[in-house]
Amino acid sequence: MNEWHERALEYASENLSYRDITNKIEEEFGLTNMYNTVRCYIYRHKRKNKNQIIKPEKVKRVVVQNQEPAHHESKWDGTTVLRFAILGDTQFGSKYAQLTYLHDFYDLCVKEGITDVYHTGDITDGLKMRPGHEYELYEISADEMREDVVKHYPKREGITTHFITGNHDASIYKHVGYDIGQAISVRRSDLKYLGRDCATINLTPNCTLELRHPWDGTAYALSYKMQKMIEAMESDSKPNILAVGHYHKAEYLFYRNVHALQTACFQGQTPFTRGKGISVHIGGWIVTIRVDENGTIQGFAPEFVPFYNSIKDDYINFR
Ligand SMILES: [Mn+2]
Repeated sequence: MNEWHERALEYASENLSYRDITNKIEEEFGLTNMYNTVRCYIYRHKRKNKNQIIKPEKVKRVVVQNQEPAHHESKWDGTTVLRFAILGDTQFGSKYAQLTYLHDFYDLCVKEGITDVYHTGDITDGLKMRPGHEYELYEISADEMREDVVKHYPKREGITTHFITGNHDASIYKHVGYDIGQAISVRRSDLKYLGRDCATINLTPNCTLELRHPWDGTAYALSYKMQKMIEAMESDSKPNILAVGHYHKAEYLFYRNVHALQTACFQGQTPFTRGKGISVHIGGWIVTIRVDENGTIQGFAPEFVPFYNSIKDDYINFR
């Protein structure tokens, strides 16, 4: 059974149309022209099982996905202006990673006096994401990827990077049970690991920052996923600031009193995104917030720092 077979049956059990199922499968597994293959597979499966779709066990694929956020406290000294940087999807190990721009961004952070950078996951490109993924990598084992991050992730005096891991990082965990986030932070004291998929940080007693790395496919409209995500939040557990990686897009949205950012990425177009017609935004954010004496946000100023043209084979500059 291929990995997508199981997922296709799962969607079929939700009574989705063949077209919808195909779209989802193509998006999640990076496949194309699957309509007939998917339809035939489900049809045959239905016939074999006398029109009864048996729901496959879901345990396998939710094993590391979107856990409860881990909570972290950050010391607030009562200052009313807070500045920090947010970025994500650095995809170390990928031939399309934009390490030069990542270093440029950290240089800017130094110049701007930033001490804390928050990373929304996919610090590495992971392993075996889909058939052929290995050809997009310059490092092909978990240990090599860890060493690469330890060696080449920007290290700047006075800057701490707080990071979660994403679906690409988790592919390593899924395949070999190796938590690369943990392994990286052991070797680099300036890279603080906050957990898998999501984490919340109290920047002040009344200002929470939530870092999230969703696992689903991208949407046709830039703001769609963010709106849906914020709509799904219960009013008493919404963060004040939400930073979302994974989609490789830059966006600021203020919705239901949540200051939400999509964190863009430091990876150029890959054969996967190009084939799917997905655009990517390269860059990071510098955020300035004004809070009152209780730490409640009074003003939110996101500044996006874009990098326009991706550098071809930039990984070679770091060999
Ligand atoms: Mn990613």
